[in-house]
Amino acid sequence: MTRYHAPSALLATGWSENVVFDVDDAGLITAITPRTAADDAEALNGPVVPGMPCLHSTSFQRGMAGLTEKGGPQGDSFWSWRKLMYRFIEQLRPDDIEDIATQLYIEMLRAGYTSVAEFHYLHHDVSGAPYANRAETSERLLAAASSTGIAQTLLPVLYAHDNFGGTPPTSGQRRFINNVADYSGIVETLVAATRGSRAQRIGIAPHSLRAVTPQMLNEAVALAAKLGPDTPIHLNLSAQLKEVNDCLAWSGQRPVAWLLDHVAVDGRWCVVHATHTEIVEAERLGRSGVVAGLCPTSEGDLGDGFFNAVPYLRAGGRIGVGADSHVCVDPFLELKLFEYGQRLRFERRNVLAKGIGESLGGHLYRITAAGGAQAMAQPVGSLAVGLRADWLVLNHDDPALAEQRADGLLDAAIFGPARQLVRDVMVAGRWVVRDGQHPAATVSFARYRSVMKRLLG
Ligand code: NGQ
Repeated sequence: MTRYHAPSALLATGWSENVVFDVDDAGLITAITPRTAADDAEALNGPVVPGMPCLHSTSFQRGMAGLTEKGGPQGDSFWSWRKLMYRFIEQLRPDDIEDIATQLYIEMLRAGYTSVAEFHYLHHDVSGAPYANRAETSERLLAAASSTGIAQTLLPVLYAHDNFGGTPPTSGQRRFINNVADYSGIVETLVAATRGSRAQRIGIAPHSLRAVTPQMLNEAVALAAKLGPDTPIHLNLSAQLKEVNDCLAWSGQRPVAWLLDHVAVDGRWCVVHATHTEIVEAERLGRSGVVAGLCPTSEGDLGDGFFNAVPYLRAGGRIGVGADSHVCVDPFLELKLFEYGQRLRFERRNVLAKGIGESLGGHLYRITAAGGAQAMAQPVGSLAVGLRADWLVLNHDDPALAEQRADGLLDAAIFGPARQLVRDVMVAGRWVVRDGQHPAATVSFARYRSVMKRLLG
C-alpha cells in the first residue's frame, strides 16, 4: 500500500483540499481522507484530477496525420481520405503497427489520457492473408499498451462488407476482413492473453452497420454476452451523410433509428461518430444508456458534421471523447472543440453548460471521464474508493492555470491557452509520466522516426 497527499483533488464527491489517497498493490484506491495532514505520504505536486479515458483510437492513423491535407481534383471528402488511408496501410507491417502505437500511447499519456479503447481492424498481412497467428497485429497493440503503461480496452473489429446489404469488400479493405468464426478465434486468443491483467481487457466491435450484416451483428452481440455481462460493444454509427442515405436506401431507416429498432442497446454500447442524428433519434439514443463516442478533432478533420448534443444530453445521454485518427492528441482540446462546434453552430456561448453560473469545463470533464470509463468497462473515470488510481497531477506552473482553483482549473485547462497542462500521470497505481517525461520516449521516438522515414521515403 502506498499513500499520496494531494494539495487538492477532484473526488467523486467534488473538489477537496489536502487529500490523502491509499492505493493498494493492485493499483486500486482503498481509502480517501480529505482535509488531512501529509505526514509520511508521497507529496503530489499539483491539483489531482481523474485521468481521461480515450474511448476511440485507430492508432495506425497517427502515422497519417498531416499526410492528407492537399487539395484533390474532385473536391476532397471523407471518402477520398479513406482511399488515401487504404493506400497508407499497404505499407504497414506488424513492427510498424507496434512502433506507431507505442509512440502514440506515450504522447497520449503525456497529454492526460490514461486509458485507450483501441478500435482495431488491421488484422491481416498486406496481401489480405491472415498472419500465422491471426491475432498477431492485435497482440502488437497489447504489447504497445503494456510497454508504455497506458490502460487499454482492445476492441478487435469485425469487418466483412463494403456497404449495407452485404456488399462484397473492396480490395482496399482486404486486411480487415473476417468471418464470425475467425473473428471469434481472434477474440478468444486475446481474452486468454489479457486474463488477470490489471489494466487490459477485450471488447467487441462490429465496425459499422455498413460493414456487417444484421445476422453478423447479432452474432457479435452474442459473442460479447458469452465473454461476460459487462463486455463493451463499440461501433461506428452515422459518421457521414452518404452513410445515412445508403442506410435509408437499404432499410428505409437512418442508422440510429435502425440500430435502436433492431438491437437491444444498453450501457455496454459505445456508438462512435453518431454525428448524423436527428433530434428524435438523439433523444431516444440519450435514453438508451449507451455512451456516444465523440471525436471532435477527427470529425472536424474529416468534415463529418456536428453531433446533436443538446437534445442528447437533455435526454440524459452519456458522452466520452476519442482521439480517433490522432490529428490531435489532447483531451482538453477535444472538449474545447466539442463545445466550440456547438457555439459555431448556434451562435451562442456556453451551450453545453449545466446551469447558470456552473462551470462548463468542470461539467464536461466529469461527464466525459465517467462516460469514457463506461465505454472502457474499466473501474476509472473518477477518484473514489474501489476505483483504480488513474490520475493526473496538473501543472500549476503553466501560466494558463496560475492561481486557478477547483473547477476554475478545468475551465482554464480546457478553454485557456495552456502549453503543458499535465505534470505527472499515474495508471493503476504506477507512475508512467513524471515531470512531463515518459521513460521510453527517446527509444520510442527513434523507432517511430525510422518507420516514418520508410513510409515517407
Ligand atoms: C475508421 N474512421 O474506421 O477508421 C473510419 C473510417 C470507415 C472514421 N470514421 C473508415 N473517423 O468508416 O469506413
